[in-house]
Amino acid sequence: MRQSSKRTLSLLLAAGVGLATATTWAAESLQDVMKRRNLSQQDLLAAAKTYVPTGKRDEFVAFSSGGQSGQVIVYGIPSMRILKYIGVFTPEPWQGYGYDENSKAVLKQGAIDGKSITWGDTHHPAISETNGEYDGQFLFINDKANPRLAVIDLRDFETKQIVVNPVFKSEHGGAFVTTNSEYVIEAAQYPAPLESKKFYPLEEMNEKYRGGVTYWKFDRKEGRIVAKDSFSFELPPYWQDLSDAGKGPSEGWAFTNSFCAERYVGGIEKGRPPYEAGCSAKDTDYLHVMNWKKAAEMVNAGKGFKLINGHRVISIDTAVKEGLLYLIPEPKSPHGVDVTPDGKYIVIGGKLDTHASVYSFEKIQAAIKAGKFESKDPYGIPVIGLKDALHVQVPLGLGPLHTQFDSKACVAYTSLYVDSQVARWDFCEGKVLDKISVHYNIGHLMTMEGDSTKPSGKYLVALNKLAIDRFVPVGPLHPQNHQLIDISNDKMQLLYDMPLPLGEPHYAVAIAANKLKPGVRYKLGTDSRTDKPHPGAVKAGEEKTVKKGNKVEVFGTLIRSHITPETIEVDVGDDVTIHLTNLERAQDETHGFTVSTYNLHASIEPGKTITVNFKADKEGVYPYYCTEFCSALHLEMMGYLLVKPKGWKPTKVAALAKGSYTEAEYKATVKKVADTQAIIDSVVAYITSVNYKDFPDVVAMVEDAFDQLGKTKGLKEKHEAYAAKKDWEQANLWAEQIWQYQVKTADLGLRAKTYLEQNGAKKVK
Ligand code: RUQ
Ligand code: CUA
Repeated sequence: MRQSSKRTLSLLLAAGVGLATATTWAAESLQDVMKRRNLSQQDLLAAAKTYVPTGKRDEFVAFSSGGQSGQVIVYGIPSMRILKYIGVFTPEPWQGYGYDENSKAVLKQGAIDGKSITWGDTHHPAISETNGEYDGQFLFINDKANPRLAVIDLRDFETKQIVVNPVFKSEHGGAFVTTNSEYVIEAAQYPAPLESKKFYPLEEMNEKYRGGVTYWKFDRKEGRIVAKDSFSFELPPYWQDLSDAGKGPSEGWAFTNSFCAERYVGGIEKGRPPYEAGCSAKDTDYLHVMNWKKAAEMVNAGKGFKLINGHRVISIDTAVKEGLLYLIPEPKSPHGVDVTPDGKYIVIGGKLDTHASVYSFEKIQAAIKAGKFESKDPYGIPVIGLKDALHVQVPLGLGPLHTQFDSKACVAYTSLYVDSQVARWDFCEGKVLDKISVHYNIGHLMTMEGDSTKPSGKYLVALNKLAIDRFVPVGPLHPQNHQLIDISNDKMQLLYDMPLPLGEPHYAVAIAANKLKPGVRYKLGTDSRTDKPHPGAVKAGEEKTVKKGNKVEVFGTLIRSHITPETIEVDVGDDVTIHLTNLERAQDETHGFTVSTYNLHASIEPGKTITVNFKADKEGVYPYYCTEFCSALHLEMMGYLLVKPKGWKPTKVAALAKGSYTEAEYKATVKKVADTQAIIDSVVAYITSVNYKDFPDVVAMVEDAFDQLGKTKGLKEKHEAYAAKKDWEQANLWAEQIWQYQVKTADLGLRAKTYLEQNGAKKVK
């Protein structure tokens, strides 16, 4: 601020203080607010670190699992403002997910054994990587309950694909990506027979039950997983847990921890000690070390696998023979496995241990090369001695689970579930640096880009399992508590509690916001779920309704503020398909669509085409309308579905309800039209006087504006012809329709003008 303006400001402030005694409306000072709201200096500091002023944006974007909601929650950091829920395994009405045919097709891919499954238990999201760095193109997430994996395209934040694991009955260790997202890793959780619908008694656990890890091949160009190019490792019936892919020196390898290596079978109702006792009885479980690159080369050469349920599976024997699989003991009931950013170490937490164990990839490789194994497991897999693989074991506290990394070398953060703390520690030197309490019982934690090769530090989010007393009570089911922690200084500082009321998030990942490049509109006529041109798309003026037998197909469009067609007439029992294209190009001009009582809904963003289908199985009158408040005349954006009874015939031509209009009203409308045109002309003059073509958003708005104006063509002649016949009703209504188009044109034009003024448009000659 320049000196003079500073002086002006202080003068104004002084004047304000002077007035304070005279009026009760004087501005409060910071001190006043602190006192009134009982805030400390520390609170103020935290507020300043998290507050994102209006119009400003967050530095990072977090993608959190939505737990039992089967969705993904997107929020900004440091503001912790929720930006979006993405429907993934569960129908999500706002986005029409599961209520229009195009998205239903995605959910249908997730059907198992012919049964549709409309919920999921999402655990671990993963952002696609290029050279081990987040590239912001895709997001993957798993469903623990029904072993499935979903692909979300970050160009539009929509779920594009769901794949069902062909050999597992549950899974936990997904989604984790290899350094160039060649594969998405998904590990089983509870052992079961690999063949589908196969029964074996629990007594045959050791022989017939298996675990495993699937490597789903990802085709980045298509943005889809390719099932036929994917493969799995068959693994012993240990309970495989989480996974992580190697990077840098450990690239080509992957790690999956496990628990219940006891292969214990409970049965409390039969007098056997329960699972929790039997599964934690022994001192160690196993870390699985897999050479996925060599395995991929082998199966892609057509060797070393058998087909189970049509899916390529590498047997334990083959994996051992080919040197693809090794085990290393892990401390009691491990959880979490995280490869350090440099790819040199692998960190394991132990739920019932106080240590984090850091394994050295170099030592693991040396043991493998030297053929130095301490034993074989009951399935013949070579076991590397713990001592031969261990870099360091660090006592961190009670219940260490997951680990994330800092931008500073060697610095890691581990969640301590039992202690309700986060430990900051040095994994190179093996010492604890700092601890902070969280509320309460933390599961995962997340640093910014914290599991990539280039973590950015700055913030950490604690994903706590319990909230207990943190929020205003809302009944016995509490919201989840995500706590934001500043990690940029020597002492960690707790900044913010965010309640998350949508399922229990497990893991989350956060990426620098500027790496995300989502689009604002689709190419006109796109099916967003396939990324292909939608066969039902039409352009303005091409709308039509086709009836063949009992099939009615409507090819319609949406643009402020009408749906074309405005009447759909069908006979009861007809199969009705409605395709709708949003003709808008302007940003944020979404229209919604529903038909009364037919349980369907669609969200149609600019350029998108959707299809809804239903059987008109009940006669009657059903309004349909746009469900997004898109324009001043949004409420008028409607139409009627008329379902006619069998054999219904019109008895007389029913006259539509008429308003009566006078010549004076017609003249007034004509004047209104002329006045509005003058405004439009002045806006157009401004826009074309500056370099608006340098602003793609403005170009789109201008195109839309002229599109609207173009629709007035021929209407002037029309209302004048009616006026000549003194039909003031028709004359007035058609003149009014011109004005409707003008209003939308002006609305867009004014928005474009504001945008240009705010974004420094320059005069052109
Ligand atoms: S889990 S609290 Cu990742 Cu599903 Cu660890
Ligand atoms: Cu379109 Cu409301």
